[in-house]
Amino acid sequence: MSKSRYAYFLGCLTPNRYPGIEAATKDVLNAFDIEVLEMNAASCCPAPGVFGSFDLFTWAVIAARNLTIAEELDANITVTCNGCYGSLQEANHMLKKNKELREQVNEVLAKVGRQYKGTVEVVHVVEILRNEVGLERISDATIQPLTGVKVGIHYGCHFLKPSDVRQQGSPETPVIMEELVSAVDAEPVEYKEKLMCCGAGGGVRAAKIDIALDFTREKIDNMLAVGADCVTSPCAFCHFQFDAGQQEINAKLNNGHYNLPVIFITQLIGLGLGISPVRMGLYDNKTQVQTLLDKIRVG
Ligand code: 9S8
Ligand code: 9S8
Ligand code: COM
Repeated sequence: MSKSRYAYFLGCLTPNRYPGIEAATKDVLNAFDIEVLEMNAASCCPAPGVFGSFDLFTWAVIAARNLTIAEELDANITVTCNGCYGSLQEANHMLKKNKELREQVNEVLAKVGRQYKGTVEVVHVVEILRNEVGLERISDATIQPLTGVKVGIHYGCHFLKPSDVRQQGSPETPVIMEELVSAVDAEPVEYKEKLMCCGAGGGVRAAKIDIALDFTREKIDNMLAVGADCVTSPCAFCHFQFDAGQQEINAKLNNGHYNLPVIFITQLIGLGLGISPVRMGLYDNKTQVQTLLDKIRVG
């Protein structure tokens, strides 16, 4: 079998705010012998809840341009943000199905010497780890088990819906993140309103920060209520909202109550594989991670 390879679509948040997510993701995929390719000249996906809501055609053209970069590399795309997953997977789905849209989009792309062909798939890194690498290999590679670490899992809206495109099983009772968390011996905890939005998406963070932070505070409160040691998500935007958001809530409330460590799913798996917290940028978070690292005695 030829070596598996993916074009990594970084999006905006990962390279600009959380390069540690990129490092962790590359290291984890490489550890399982998966090659990660750079997508030179990729742009914003563009964000589904923002661009897509205003002008669907322009959104489709820009997404299609990004898809053509992976087509040229002859590799499927992977992502570490649900918004990027949302835009690229949905645009790909629409363009493959709708010939008229495809022709209109290609008319625009022709002006920059590109053509969308529909030859690649968009796969979230969580799906690669669960379905291609598999839980057993992750378990076997875990040299630093996260035994006793209670994890509040946050899926994020765009990971599960629209469910006919995402194909993650029931969008109301997902298990894929729980399975991955358990594979490194950590313990997923159930908490109230687990599938609620983090508050950031759809332009809410930019337009109505107080409302966004209210969502975030409620989610963190519900995780703290069941003794979570950290929150983990598969979305760079949710990650940002929990990390920066807790500090913003503290500033608003004038206390330091909200300090739950925020760890991206590939960073959590990376800890299990023994990758250094420094390499994965964990200390670059705005919210502390020390209480989590102390629990597993690394640092
Ligand atoms: S790119 Fe531009 S704003 Fe963002 S990170 Fe994810 S969604 Fe796609
Ligand atoms: S950001 Fe990521 S996927 Fe979203 S819209 Fe609701 S949740 Fe957080
Ligand atoms: C959230 C993306 S991950 S967007 O803000 O809804 O576009």
